[in-house]
Amino acid sequence: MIKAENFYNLLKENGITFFTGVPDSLLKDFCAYVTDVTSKEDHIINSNEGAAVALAAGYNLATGKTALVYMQNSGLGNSINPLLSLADKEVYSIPMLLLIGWRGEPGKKDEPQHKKQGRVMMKMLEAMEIPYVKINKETKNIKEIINKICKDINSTNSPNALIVSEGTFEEYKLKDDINTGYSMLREDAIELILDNLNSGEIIVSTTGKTSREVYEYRKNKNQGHQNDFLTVGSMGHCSQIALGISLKKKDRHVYILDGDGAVIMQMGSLSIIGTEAGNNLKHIIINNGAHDSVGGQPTAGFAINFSEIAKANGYKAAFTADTEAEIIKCINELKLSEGPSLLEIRVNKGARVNLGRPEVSPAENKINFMKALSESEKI
Ligand SMILES: Cc1ncc(C[n+]2csc(CCOP(=O)(O)OP(=O)(O)O)c2C)c(N)n1
Repeated sequence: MIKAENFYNLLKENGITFFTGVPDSLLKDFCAYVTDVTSKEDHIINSNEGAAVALAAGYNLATGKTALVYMQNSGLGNSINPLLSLADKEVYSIPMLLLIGWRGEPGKKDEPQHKKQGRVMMKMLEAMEIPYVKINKETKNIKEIINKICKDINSTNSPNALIVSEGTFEEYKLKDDINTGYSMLREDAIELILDNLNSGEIIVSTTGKTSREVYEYRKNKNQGHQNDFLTVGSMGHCSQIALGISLKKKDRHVYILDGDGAVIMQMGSLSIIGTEAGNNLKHIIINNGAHDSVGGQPTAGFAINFSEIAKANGYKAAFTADTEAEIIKCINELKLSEGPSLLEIRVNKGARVNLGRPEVSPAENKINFMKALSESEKI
């Protein structure tokens, strides 16, 4: 296994001292170390992976130096355009080191949404003509690997990638973790929301632990899962899925259960919801100020005002709550409000260690959901 500290120092020896990206569970120990030892200005946890590539480009323009961009392989999709139309040798030729967490590595157990990405990622990089090197817990010659890849990046002035398998980095715990002081966790908020909505409402939940907690709630209450669309991948896009449903099912209320990291990743969706959604779309953001599902790295969630952002984007009403009593009151107001409307619930980061995962496949979830949607029409 590689010590995050060694890895960081090797990068530093090669002139890499600026870091940006979107967190991934496979990279969390490295990212935690970077957070602890790097100034805030030189480590920017970004909104999405494409933005991180562009930030690395701007840093290079200003300094002539190479930045490191970290991401889960699911973020490769978000970064393809700036990699090919900005950083590529045939355009502006910007050097950068991509550090990519390899979810869905063939032969390893992983969630359905990671399998195909894990299988096709190398072919995608090859098609993009981005050279890559794989590292894992058996890698011994990390110094030579980093020296060589940095030399290649400098000589070609273009992006190169390091592909990181699960378990590559030794465990590293963040020194100064934030505690927000809010009274509830995301799972408590989800329970309150689902307890207080009318039964049979359509729920579209976001990527990560939110969808797992929605699934567990139904299971524990012996309720069916047919009214819930669990967006297991496609981070940031559950609100547009919900918009699509709400536009064509105007007689149903559609509730989005979103995360702060996910909303920030695709914040443009708020403008489209605010200007295009009907009365039946209600957006709930559970804001824990963190990418909790992949290690709890901070987002801009607590530094911005989602209610004001929603209203400025055309939402008809917006509420914010953090105590149990306020949440219940605001859910009732949200239900009565004219949509599109938004409720931001502020919570502490954290989750149960024994949190389960959906036992139905995404394909089964889709079939059951579509069947329930079409049957409700006949009522
Ligand atoms: C494009 C993309 N980048 C990164 C990830 C990895 N990832 C999964 S969940 C998650 C954090 C989501 O944060 P937030 O929406 O705030 O929800 P929380 O986990 O805090 O409840 C991340 C970064 C991903 N699935 N897809």
